[in-house]
Amino acid sequence: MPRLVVFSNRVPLGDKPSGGLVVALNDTMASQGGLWIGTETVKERSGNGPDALVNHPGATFERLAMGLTPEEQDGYYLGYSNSVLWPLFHGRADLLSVSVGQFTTYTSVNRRLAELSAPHLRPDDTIWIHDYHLIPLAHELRKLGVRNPIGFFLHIPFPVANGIRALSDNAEFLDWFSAYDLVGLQTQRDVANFIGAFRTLGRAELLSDGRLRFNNDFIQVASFPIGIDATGFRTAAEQAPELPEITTSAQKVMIGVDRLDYSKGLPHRLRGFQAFLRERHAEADRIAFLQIAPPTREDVQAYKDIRRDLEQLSGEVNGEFGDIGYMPVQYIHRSIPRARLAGLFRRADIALVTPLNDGMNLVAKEYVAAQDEADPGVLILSRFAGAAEQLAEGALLINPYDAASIADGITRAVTMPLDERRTRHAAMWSEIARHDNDWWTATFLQSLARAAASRRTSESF
Ligand code: GDG
Repeated sequence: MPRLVVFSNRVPLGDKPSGGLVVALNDTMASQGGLWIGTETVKERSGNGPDALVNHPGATFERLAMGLTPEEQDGYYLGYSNSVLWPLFHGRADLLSVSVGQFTTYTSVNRRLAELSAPHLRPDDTIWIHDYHLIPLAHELRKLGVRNPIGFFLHIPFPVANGIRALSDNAEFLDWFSAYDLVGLQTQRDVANFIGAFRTLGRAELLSDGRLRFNNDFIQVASFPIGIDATGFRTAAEQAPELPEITTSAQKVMIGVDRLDYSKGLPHRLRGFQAFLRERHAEADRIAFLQIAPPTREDVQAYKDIRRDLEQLSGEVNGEFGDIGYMPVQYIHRSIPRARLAGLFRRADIALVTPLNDGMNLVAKEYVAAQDEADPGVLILSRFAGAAEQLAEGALLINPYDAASIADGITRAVTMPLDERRTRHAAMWSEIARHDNDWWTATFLQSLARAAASRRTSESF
């Protein structure tokens, strides 16, 4: 089997990953082995100098990291990746914060990563590049003569054509994708956006075999919904350590777990809960909402703003409905260990997963996997989470922009009879168990091998 070489912005070095990409790829690499290359921040470039990748032994796969200077971290990571591409891809052009030099740093970091990595590649490696930080990487590797199969997977939504128009350098942006043998996206929605954007902005032509003809090249694009280690997570939930009392026995527990990111719709979620409490005041103390929201990208202004909004709102809801011995919202702004998280999911009667826009959302899948199938909880899910394409049969789909829709979802969840909960859970579990993380990896890599082989054949004519 060819060796798998994965690239992503970050290589997991700690033991508490709380970002979807690292969680998912960690499972893949632990089972497949291979080489994982990424970046890490350094105060100053280490003794190795700018010309070396630093080896991090101690995992079942090989890990190499390129050091980023504070300026590179600013321009490439906080800047172009997370203040331009992230908001745009999530449909939030209003949050765009463009500064001079970001784009240049973004491309130069990608170029340097390609230059440092190329000597570590072997001719039979399969290369799999992940996410919006590294879109130009294949283009840079190709310039250095790398001819291996290279696939790309985007973990976040692909924007509509107008989103890309808000990028000042959009011509180059489309070109970057033609260096890949295969572009993988999370959902059909994203594939439709991708094709639409290339047709509108790049005059691409959609061929009958599904490929796009773009300039003199072909782009193969398809959806590969990311999965979780379903049985592993279920076992972790069953064996989770003892939990402290969250509530009194009369209460139901509702849980939310999200990086504190504006795409996750946390203030809208609290407004929805508030609307529920206002409507059903008499039973208000029967439900406790536990929101775990670990910090993320705290140096970006939009993230400081969302934190302030959320803290203000939870105070407001607790002030309105709290009582001695009852706090409706328990908000925790810290990352908690994964085993404990699994146990909390299992304990919770309802999960509230209400992003305004989300590539997939692994929390929705983890919650389902963690349930006791004899007495499962209810998943309330935003129609804008990628996971909604797979879980529509079992989840209660809501509109996160509408507080009444969220409140209605909570009411239905609280009153749902056991047999309906079981039927809905069974439909979701069978989808999640079948399309798990191993399925995702295998399907993507098989498609990549096929796409690369057919590209070589057409090139040789
Ligand atoms: C991106 C896309 C896509 C969260 N808090 C804690 C914690 N987590 C874990 C969750 C889950 C992961 O982090 C978050 O994954 P999501 O998928 O929900 O969201 P993003 O981080 O935005 O991920 C997303 C994903 O990539 C994969 O393609 O689904 O759409 O945005 O696994 O459980 N883990 C621990 N403590 C926490 O406090 N241990």
